[in-house]
Amino acid sequence: MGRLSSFYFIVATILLSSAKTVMHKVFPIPQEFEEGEDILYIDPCLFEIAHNQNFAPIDITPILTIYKSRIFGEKLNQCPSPSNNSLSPKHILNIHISSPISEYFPSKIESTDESYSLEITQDSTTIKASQYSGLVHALETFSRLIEPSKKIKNHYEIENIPITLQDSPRFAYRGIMIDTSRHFLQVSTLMRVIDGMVMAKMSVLHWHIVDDDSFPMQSLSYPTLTNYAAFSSSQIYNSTQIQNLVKYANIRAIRIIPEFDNPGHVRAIGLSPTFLPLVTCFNKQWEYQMPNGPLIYGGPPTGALDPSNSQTYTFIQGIFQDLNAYFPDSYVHLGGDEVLFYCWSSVPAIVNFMKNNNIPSYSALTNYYINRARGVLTAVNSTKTAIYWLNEATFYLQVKPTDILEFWGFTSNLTQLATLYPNNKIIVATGDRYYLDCGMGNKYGGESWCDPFHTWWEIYILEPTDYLSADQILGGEVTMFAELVNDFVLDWKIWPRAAAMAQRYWNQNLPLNLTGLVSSLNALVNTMNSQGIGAGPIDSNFCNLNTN
Ligand code: CP6
Repeated sequence: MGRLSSFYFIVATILLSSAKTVMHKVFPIPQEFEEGEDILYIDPCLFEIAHNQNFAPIDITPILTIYKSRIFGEKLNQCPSPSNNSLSPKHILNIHISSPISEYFPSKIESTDESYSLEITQDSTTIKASQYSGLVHALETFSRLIEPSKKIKNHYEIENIPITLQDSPRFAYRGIMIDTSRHFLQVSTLMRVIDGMVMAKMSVLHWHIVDDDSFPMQSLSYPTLTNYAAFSSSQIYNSTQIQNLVKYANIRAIRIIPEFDNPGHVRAIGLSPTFLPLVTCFNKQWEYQMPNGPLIYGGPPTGALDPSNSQTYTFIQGIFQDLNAYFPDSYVHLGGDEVLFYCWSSVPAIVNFMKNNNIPSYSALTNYYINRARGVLTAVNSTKTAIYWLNEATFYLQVKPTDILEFWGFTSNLTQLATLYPNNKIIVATGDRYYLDCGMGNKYGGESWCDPFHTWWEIYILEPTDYLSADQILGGEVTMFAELVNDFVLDWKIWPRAAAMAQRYWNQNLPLNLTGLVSSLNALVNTMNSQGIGAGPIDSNFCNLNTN
């Protein structure tokens, strides 16, 4: 071989070996991995799972069943019994949990240890994890590496073994907010969101369950509220459905954090004659003339709770009790966004109340309300951690150092947020990047990001540590406000963009190059589509052509 051709030989070998990785099948891409050159064939009828711990009171059977059926599907029902005439030996998946698990997650998100390791050899597969979520992530990764065999009928295969990998997320909170007030979403749709989140290794479903437009949560404290405040009698989440959904999520290592947005965004409560007196600026109309402003169609102001009325606080106590009964998670989102001051100032009782109590401004009144509402929450359950929305218009909000701030303002203002609230953990949910819909775009002064090509890439390239120190970042969340969203379009608006954020908050650096990122995100979309999730394509199909 001449010098030149040996040069090309080396280059070709490097290109081929880097293209040979199987990790482009896994998204987010694992932190560290090594691969070999062998192929492992698995007969689903000779695949067994063994584990070293007693998991009580947690039952790991459901998650093992979920993954067995996701990997092998119908094949498992076709096994002869006993099955001893196979070509391949038994393959055992060993699960090692370092200490007994008694819960799906620790109560603090930061204490969640999602790390896991996976070792796949010709003889067996070993998963090591210390908490439940690590086990789920390991099963997810395993399920993405194993595929129907191209060579041996009724078998499965894993390429590039032996494989060893070590994986853990960079930030604990990787969330999606869904809004079931602007449009009712079927429980099956919410389950599909959760299914997608497991694949993208996300950790929190933030359920913006009620808002101005409707109140679809069946209240235990006020059983007749939904008679007025839900869109219809069939568009209500009842107690059983909510508790089942929480369980469905927890089994998949996902927390559900409920939100009761208050004191603003509560118009629907005013649809009930009993509670109408608590809601100021109650407006049933689709259009509203802003004071000295435009005629707005289908937008705010549509109602805020009256902070001067003591019955308001009795009322919210009932709602907090409902949330406490339905959602065991130690976090609760208390909203706090978009309180319209001209709404409060139009009510004489509120103006008098401020005078009598030396409350000098409407921002001070907001703080008065938030503080008093917090007392109500503490009385209901003192162990809950509160999360509040914040943007540059509400930098007056006084919160406790333990409160978590979810920032929905402009990315460029994150640094100012950090200066004003140095002690609070922050969830990055910036409107110019992570707001998944475009309903409030150009028309209301938004930027031109709000266009159909506001793609996964614009979400992926936002690096939170360009604005915040890593220790102040709890994580990131994409928000799916649902003014223009129903069961039919939800999947496509969320996926694959939410997963692009998940990758960023999972990994510090890209272990594969850009082609690897594109190819692994593509693989995720394909996996989602194969499981009935309507994820959209990541780009024109030229990506597929280039990477296969
Ligand atoms: N609904 C509620 C919304 C929004 C917020 N809260 C919202 C509005 C505009 C943008 C992003 C979000 N639709 N309850 C603010 C968090 Cl750009």
